[in-house]
Amino acid sequence: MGKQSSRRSSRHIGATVPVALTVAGSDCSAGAGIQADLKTFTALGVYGLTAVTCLVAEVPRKVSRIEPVTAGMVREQIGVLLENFRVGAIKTGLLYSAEIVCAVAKTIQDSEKKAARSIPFVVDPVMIATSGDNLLEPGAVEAYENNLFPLATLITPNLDEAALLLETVINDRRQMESAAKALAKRYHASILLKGGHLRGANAIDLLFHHGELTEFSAPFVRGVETHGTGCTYSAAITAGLASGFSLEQAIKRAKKFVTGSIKRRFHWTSKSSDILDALRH
Ligand code: PXL
Repeated sequence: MGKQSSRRSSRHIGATVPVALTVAGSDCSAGAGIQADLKTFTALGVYGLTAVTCLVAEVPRKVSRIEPVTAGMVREQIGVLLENFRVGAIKTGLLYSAEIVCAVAKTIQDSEKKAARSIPFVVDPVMIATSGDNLLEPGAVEAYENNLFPLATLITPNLDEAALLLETVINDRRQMESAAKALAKRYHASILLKGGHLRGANAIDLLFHHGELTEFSAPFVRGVETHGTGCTYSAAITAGLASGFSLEQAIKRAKKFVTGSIKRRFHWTSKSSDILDALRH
């Protein structure tokens, strides 16, 4: 292994800094999507690569329009990156259509086979924006279940996404535990179920990993309208995995990072003069 791996790594770009790849949509308001992922990677000392899946014209409370990139172009971006960089971890965000979900799954699978190694893979099953707007085409959920989840190291649904996948309701901590276990069993992957939407005193997330349940908790930051926290969280976990942290360590660090980001938040209003005011403070 030693000889072969040193030969392989010498062909790759970026040997000194951990490298992570995000496969996600572009949020032009830059709070979510690839923009959030790149900022997070950079803040955590990781060189970020991007494969863009779609363009979203939006501001935090409203998605105006979504246009996909062709599946062929998504495949090409991922393929060329995995061939030329030593990528330490991959995450997916918004994938938009069944066709793109399948293209992403196939390209990652083919690249891993070619390189004879598997790369830690975080799937953030982005389905609905915080604004309530639907972000996925019909049929895409089934493609996730059949093609992408089987490749995942970790899947990070929020309560709405988990409820949709399990066709159930999740209203309390006990139901969260059952849901995390049911998803792990169904998809043969580790599950981080994000409970932020329960709105108790603490924002509690549950990891079900190798048959064990671990809780990650942080004081709930009240009175904040957020946008892109899910993307930032999964990107921070991916950065941790690319840097060699264990899954539990990566999540612990990521949770701290997201809570800190919410505390130091950018105050959004829809009037440009208010935005400039916020930037001055
Ligand atoms: O927060 C979910 C999300 C993810 N990715 C992109 C988005 C959004 C929310 O609007 O635009 C590109």
